[in-house]
Amino acid sequence: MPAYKSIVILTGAGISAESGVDTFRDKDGIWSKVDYRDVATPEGFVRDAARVHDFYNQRRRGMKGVRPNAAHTALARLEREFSGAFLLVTQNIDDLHERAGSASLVHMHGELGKALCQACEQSSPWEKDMSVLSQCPACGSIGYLRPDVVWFGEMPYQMERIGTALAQCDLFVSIGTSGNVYPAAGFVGEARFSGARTVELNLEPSDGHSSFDEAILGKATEIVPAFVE
Ligand code: BV8
Repeated sequence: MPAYKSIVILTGAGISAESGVDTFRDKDGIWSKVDYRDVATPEGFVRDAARVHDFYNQRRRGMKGVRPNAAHTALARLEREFSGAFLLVTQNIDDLHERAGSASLVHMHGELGKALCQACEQSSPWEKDMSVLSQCPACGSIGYLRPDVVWFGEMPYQMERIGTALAQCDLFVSIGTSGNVYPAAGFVGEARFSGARTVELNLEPSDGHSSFDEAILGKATEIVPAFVE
C-alpha cells in the first residue's frame, strides 16, 4: 500500500455478512422483513417499545456464536501495521471489529451490546434480553432503558471526530455498505473534498459508487485482505 499519512475506513453490514450477520437491503435483508419505521425510529419506540425490544433482543441473541471474519481481521492488522493516523468508522452495531482487535474505532450508529438509560443518560454494557421492565445498571431506574443504537432521525455518534478525520485523510475506503444512509453516505464527498483517494470495496456497486475513484468488487473476506496487503 503506497505511503499514506492518514486513513479513514467506513464499514457497513456487508463486512459482517460472511460472519452470518444479516444485512439490511440485500434480498431477504432485515428491512425486507420489518418496516424500519416500526423498529428503528424514536416514534416506533414510543408507539410500541416491546416490539422494538423484541427486534433488538433477537439480533442480540443472534450475535452469540458469530465470529469476526478475515475482513475484520485484515482491518485490525492494517491498524496495527500502519504508521500514520487511522480511524475505523462503522455503521454496524455488532462487536466484530473489537473482537478482531480494532481499537481506533467509532460506532456511529451505536452498539447492540449497550443499553442507554433515558433517565440518567448513562450507557451500560447489556448482553441479555431487554424489556420495558429492565432496570438501569447505573441509576437503578426501571422502564427507562433503550438499546444504545442511533435510530432514523437521531444524530449519529462522534460526528465531530469523524469530520476531523475526513478533513485530514489522504485515503478513504468504504467497505460493505449500500451508501443509502446519511450522513455516512456523504463521507466519500467529504474525503474527496480533502483530496483523499477514495476506494469502494463491495459485493456490488453501491448507490454512491460514482463518487469513488476506484471500486473493487467481490466478497469482503477475499477483497479486504488482498487490499490490505
Ligand atoms: C440523521 C439503526 C439528522 C441501528 C440505522 C436525505 C438526505 C440526508 C439525510 C436523510 C435524507 N432523508 C432522510 C434522511 C435521514 C436518514 C437517512 O439517511 N435516510 C435514508 C434511508 C435516506 N438518516 C438518519 O436519520 C440518520 N440521522 O440524519 O440525523 C439529525 C441532525 C441533527 C440533529 C438530529 C438528527 C441516522 C441514520 C442511522 C439509522 N440507523 N440502524 C440498527 O438497527 O442497526 S440505519 C441502518 O442502515 C444500519 O445502521 C446500517 O448500518 C445502515 C446502513 O446500511 P448498510 O450497512 O449499508 O447495509 P445494507 O444492507 O444497506 O448494505 C450492505 C451492503 O453490503 C450492500 O451494498 C451489499 O452489496 C454489500 N455486501 C453484502 N454482502 C457482502 C457485501 N459486501 C462485501 N462482501 C459481502 N459478503
